[in-house]
Amino acid sequence: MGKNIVEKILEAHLLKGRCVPGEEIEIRVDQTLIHDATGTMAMLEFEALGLETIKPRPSVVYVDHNTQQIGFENSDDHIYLQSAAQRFGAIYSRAGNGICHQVHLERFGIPGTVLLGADSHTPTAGGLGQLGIGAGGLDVAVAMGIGSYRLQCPRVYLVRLSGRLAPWSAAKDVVLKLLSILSTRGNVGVVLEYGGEGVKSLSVPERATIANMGAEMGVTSSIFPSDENTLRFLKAQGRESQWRELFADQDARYDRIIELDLSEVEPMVALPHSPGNVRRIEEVEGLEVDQVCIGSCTNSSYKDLMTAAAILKGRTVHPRVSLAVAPGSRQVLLMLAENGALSDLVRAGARIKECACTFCIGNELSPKSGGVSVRTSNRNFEGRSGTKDAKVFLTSVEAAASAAITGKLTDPRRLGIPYPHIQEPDAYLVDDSMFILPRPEGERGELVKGPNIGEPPKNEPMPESLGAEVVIKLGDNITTDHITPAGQRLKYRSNIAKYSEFVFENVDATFSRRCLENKRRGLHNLIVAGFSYGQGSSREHAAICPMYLGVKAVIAKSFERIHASNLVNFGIVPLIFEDQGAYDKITTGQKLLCRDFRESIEAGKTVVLEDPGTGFVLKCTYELSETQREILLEGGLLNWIRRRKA
Ligand code: MIC
Ligand code: SF4
Repeated sequence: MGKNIVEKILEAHLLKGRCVPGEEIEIRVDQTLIHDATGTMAMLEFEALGLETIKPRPSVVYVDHNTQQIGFENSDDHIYLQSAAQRFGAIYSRAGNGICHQVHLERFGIPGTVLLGADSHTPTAGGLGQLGIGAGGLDVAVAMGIGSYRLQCPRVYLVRLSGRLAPWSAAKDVVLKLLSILSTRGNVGVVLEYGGEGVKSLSVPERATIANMGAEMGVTSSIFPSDENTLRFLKAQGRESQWRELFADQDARYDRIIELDLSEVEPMVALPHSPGNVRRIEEVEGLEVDQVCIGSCTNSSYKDLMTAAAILKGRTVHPRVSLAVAPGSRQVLLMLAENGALSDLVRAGARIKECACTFCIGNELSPKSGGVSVRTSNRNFEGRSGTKDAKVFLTSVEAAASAAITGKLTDPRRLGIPYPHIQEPDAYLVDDSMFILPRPEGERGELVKGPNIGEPPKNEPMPESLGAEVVIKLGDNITTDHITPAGQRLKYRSNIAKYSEFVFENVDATFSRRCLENKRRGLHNLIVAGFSYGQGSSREHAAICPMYLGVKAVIAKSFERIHASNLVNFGIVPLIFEDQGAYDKITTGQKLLCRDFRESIEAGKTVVLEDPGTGFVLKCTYELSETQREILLEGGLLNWIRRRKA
């Protein structure tokens, strides 16, 4: 039986286990990436584990998220990261160099290798035929130290592309179309592999856009073959020697096949407040728009911004609209500056932001109250923009630029101008001067830590029994943005006590206080939720802060992959309702006891909780490997590793 691309890469990297879907495997990690929102904690954890040298090379530390620098905290984090990169052996990508995923694609990604990143959009690398996997900071810290990562061997779906995109339909529309098929949940443990004739018509940056938003479907990764287009891209980046061909065998097996004819893909839009809430733009055209933001790791490549510039050239942004453009990398910005496209954008009235995540993480450019914002990014969760009642619509660059001109949500086909066919250049402008290379072995510098930088919090081993209160009952699709908001709170990522004050602040601002009160009284805390708890980002803070607040378990109808691992890493048990109907019988404030909590997890048995007031019995299961159960018993991965080292 032939092999698909995912099997080929996993088998070539397999260290432990068997490549059988659902089984736990350990794979070699070739490269890692972290950034200034996840990386400070990851480096602190690396230190706390007593690790000294980063094994995967290159490992890159990017400064791209927290570039606001209001107050000293962000700058202190940057300097700490620079000193840690130098000391432990990572490349440091300085602020202004660009968004990790875009820059990594341009300068570091290698087909057929494995990249582990402390960011959920690490699978962007799949555009290049690299298997990019997003994980929590602690998992990446461990991978930096030992060069490997444990995961559940995935199932592989083939997305077979045929035809080619019509003018005004873009790669973003392809992935939005797929989101309308696969939705944002129910895809845990799946990798999407792209194939078919249609692949040939897509450039590497277009493929990267598609791979990027696999994260919104909750898949483990997305990957394209490495073919002549991949070679052309690497050659244009001056990295031709790193190319290798990578295809699935003719008779490769897949768990599911999804057929998609590119020529039938129309301009799409994701409506508030979910990337899965997809329509054809035609259906919602005409809605007045207040803001347009072009950029993010989904759509900020050379072609993306050249397309925006070509559409805006000689026109002026509509009076109602504020247009912001954040280039994905310094390479993209420099090329636009040199070929004059930057002037076209500026003349049209675009506000040029720095090469960073900026608006995407709610760090700036929050829309007006109740405002309508059209964005080329990947997430439109409620409140993520920084304005709780804003309505964020996700589109292609083509549609976003059209909205900037007309002031309305517009099907770009109706703009009435010829489609600007932008070609990828034969040579990108390569300037690596903003990377700082690690010091030679033996010349280790000092770590520099500002006053906001704490230590990773410690946790106790799992208690024998659970005596808990349900502190919050939530619905379906709770995102990590709900749990630990980013935006203006990002600067507390390396100060857990402070960051914990803001857990669920946009859902129930009393959450943190109530948790701490229970903790003081010796009561454990429980979170109850519906389907797909922990959607979205890889931020492990959505587990660390609840751990700090005394949360011992989350009971949900289902969990998303990265968040479930993060909960385990910090000693919080992800419990699943055995009978989903029981969810309706739980109320906030309810007390639930389990006398043999520890023993149940240790033995792999159902966890049975009881309400002492009413006698109501709740049975919970879990999907945990033996190692994960051991980690939980120790109170988290840091304790587990320390114990094993001892
Ligand atoms: C995001 O898009 O939500 C982030 C910010 O990039 C996160 C990482 C983080 O929260 O630090 C992600 O996607 O993992
Ligand atoms: Fe940055 Fe947004 Fe991409 Fe996250 S999704 S890495 S915040 S650009």
